[in-house]
Amino acid sequence: MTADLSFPPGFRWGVSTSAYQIEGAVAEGGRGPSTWDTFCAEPGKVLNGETGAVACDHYHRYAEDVALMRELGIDTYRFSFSWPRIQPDGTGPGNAAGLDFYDRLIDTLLGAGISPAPTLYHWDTPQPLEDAGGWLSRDITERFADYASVLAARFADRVPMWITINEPMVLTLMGYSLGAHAPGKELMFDALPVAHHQLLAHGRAVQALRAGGGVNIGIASNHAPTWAASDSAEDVEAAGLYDNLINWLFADPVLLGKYPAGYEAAMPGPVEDDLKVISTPLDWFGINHYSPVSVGAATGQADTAATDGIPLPPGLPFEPRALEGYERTDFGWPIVPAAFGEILRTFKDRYGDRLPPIYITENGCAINDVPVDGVVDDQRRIAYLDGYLRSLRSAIDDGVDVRGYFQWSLMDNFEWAAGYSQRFGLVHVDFETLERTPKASYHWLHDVIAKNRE
Ligand code: IFM
Repeated sequence: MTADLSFPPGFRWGVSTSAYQIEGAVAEGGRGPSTWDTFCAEPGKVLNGETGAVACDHYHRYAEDVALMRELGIDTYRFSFSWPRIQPDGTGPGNAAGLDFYDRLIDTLLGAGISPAPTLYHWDTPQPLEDAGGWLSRDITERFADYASVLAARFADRVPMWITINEPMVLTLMGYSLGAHAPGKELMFDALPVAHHQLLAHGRAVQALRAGGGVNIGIASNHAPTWAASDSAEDVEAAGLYDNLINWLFADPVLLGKYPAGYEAAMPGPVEDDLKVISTPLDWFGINHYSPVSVGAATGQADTAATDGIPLPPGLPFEPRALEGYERTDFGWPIVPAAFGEILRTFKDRYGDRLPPIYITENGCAINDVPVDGVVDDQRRIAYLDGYLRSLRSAIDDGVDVRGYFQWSLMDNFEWAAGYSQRFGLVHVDFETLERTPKASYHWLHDVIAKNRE
């Protein structure tokens, strides 16, 4: 199966994780409370009342996890700093024990020959900042720039690749618009300032990281082809609206310095000046991709797979529809390898020479196989990765400049509102014993990487 999965020389292979999803140890090392601690404590918000309090206990087991990465053969490990571990109140010079933890992690990675690629923010906001208005408040963009400066001062000597923010669309939609993620606000379109403030924080962080010696900086933004449910004018129009909202509202400001038509007026200003900061040139652009989405005009036939089972409220001018005819992951997400190449080609066509090199900062699937006689034979994940990597390769052959692929995720972890029910890992984690068991897909990806090094 791996024979023709070859990628250009120098192509980088990695895995991705995030702090709240794997670290645990939420009350150790001076870490402050985060919005996700608060959200998880609210009854009914997370499946089975589960939390990230222990998660994979990576805070204590990071050395074992780095050993698993070394065995896998990756070049790059994308993880996230926990903002409340670095700045428990969201401000200040940095918590010594928190900084020390990431020192240990980064030094262990470098010792194993793996490049650290940290994300500054993957959704775990210090609770005191949320209490002061969170991402609805412009002040957080200053706080984020200060936080970036603290990180650059400590780690720029050893970190060769930086990621500012993970999936600003998801925090806006799931966190502040629908209330399905922390901080659980249901503001619908009044959540749009959250998008603007994250984008501005991203631009300010790029500048702060560079001022502190940081190099090779990008963002991890999630993107999906939006397919009209039919050729009817109503469905095509609805799909276009949705496409702007989930894709171009987040990528156009960064890559073109402007919002899709109609959005600028909804954003808190001074938007024109902010857009100059937001579009500070990047060294690369990160795309997280999982599935396409089908969208039609609102008729009451909405499918909730695109919003993790959360229904959109009535009255919207569009609705996600079920994509028929495709297998689905155990999370219900359609498996459509061709959509991966499609979104990459769309980026090339839409942005032309404004598009820097691309990294795939996430791709993967929830396949919930568990050990049988000590073996996790997750053939469906292998088939998924094989198909998606082939599609990626076809986009590269069509001239899309993709420099690396970081699989989500190294190990099974806390899947936000779905708790521990969805297993995205190459490594199985027993959440009772915390034992790690590499799955068949781990060995398969090992072979793909090894063949690409021959
Ligand atoms: O687990 C998440 C990750 O935190 C962000 N991107 C999608 C993954 C799977 O849902």
